[in-house]
Amino acid sequence: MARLVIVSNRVASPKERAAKAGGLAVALREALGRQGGLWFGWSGETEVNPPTEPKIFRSGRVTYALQTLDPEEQHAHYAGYANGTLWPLCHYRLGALSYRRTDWEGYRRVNDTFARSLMPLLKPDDVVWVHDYHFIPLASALRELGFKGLIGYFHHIPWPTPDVFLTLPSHAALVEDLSQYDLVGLQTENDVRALLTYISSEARGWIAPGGVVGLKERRFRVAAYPIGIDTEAFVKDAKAAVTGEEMERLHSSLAGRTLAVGVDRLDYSKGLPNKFNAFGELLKSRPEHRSKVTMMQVAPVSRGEVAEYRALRRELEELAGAINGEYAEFDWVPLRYLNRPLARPTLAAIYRSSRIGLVTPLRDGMNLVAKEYVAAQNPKNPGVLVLSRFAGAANELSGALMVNPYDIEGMADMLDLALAMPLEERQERWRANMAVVEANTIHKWCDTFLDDLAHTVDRLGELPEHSRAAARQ
Ligand code: ADQ
Repeated sequence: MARLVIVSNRVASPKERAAKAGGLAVALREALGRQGGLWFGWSGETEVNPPTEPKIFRSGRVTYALQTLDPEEQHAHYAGYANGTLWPLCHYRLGALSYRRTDWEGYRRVNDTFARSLMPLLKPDDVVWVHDYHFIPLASALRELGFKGLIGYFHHIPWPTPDVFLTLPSHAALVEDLSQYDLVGLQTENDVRALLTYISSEARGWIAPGGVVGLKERRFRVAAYPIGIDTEAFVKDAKAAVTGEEMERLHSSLAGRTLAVGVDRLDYSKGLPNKFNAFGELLKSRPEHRSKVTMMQVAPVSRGEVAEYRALRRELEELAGAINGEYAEFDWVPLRYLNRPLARPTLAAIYRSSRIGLVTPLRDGMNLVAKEYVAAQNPKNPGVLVLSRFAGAANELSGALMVNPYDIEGMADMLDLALAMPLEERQERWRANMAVVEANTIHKWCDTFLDDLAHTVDRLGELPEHSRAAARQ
């Protein structure tokens, strides 16, 4: 079996226990552990004139290789092009998009640096799996250095429609970079359609059945791989939480009130102001819920170095203050707003205690919180998932109450409906959602992608001989 090499910006430390590491980190670590492998990424450190070789250490069957970056380069790569340009672009936030050539050049230089650092560690038959928008040019850079093996790419965030994608000055170069992969995985069929439409209508590529793409002399595949969660672990944690001390504390603090929960990184794609406003609207237009429903929003701060994120934090503090100032009673605070991460068992306990899971992104590749909320429910008395139609998860979780996060009054209506929903309907909707969450776990996602990557060249092999030769170039 070929060795697996995973590349991601942040590498989950082997010391991070499963309860703290995300489901993705756990699944990737498992895949690496199964066949032995290498996990490569940024060390999280910057240094002027950094060493050209990564720090290497081993844990079990996994080797970790972490590259340190120059601070200016790292800034152009991470805060600049990745999170100042690509993130807003892929989330349809053109107003928040900034584009500077220096960032684009820094982004590519950092990818060259990563490729030069990784290349000496690669064996010819390694299978390389690259994660996310920080690394789109990595395959090009590795090919330049002579790597001919299989390289797959998974894009965790949405792929924008051609009209939106065309606003990116470097759109053509970025898609040429993508073509250096053998398999490009996206979250949903919508994302696949968006990328393939761009390729056929703007880049003069051709599309064959099965998502096989021809672009210039390259052949590669584009397909949807909707990501899942570690369902079993969530169910286990949620069941264990029932008798836990944290559950007790939560319940006594609620004093019999109904809980609605939101859990998101503090990010402008997550529709947090819209969610707060919808809750405010519910309390305003339906006074019968005052003093009866508490909303908890857990939103750990992320990307504090990017200006938009600091502005969002201030906006949310103001909104939360305004809602609490307007409606709080001496013994009831309507909105509990926390800016810190919580351990998975605590999250599971909160999800399970919440009558409503409120997930309202303006755009989201998938949104794992929606799936975690479903997995954590008590089948005998499940809560209701209220889900934005603009989350990738909306394609799968048909049992959710779908909302448009731009429609604040519409969301308040749905909250009202969820609060009044009879047990039978809640169970029916939950069963439909849970069937999906159980069938499509993170482990299955991982295996399916890697299996398809291993067989990509066979698929390309269904093409005429001359295309096959090109695909191997
Ligand atoms: P994110 O934008 O980070 O991921 P999401 O899919 O919701 O969004 O994943 C967040 C993860 O962080 C969840 O597992 C959640 O439990 C955890 N988390 C959030 N807040 C937390 C808190 N306060 N404490 C502890 N854990 C917390 C990107 C894309 C998504 C895509 C994922 C995976 O933006 O669309 O679903 O990658 O591909």
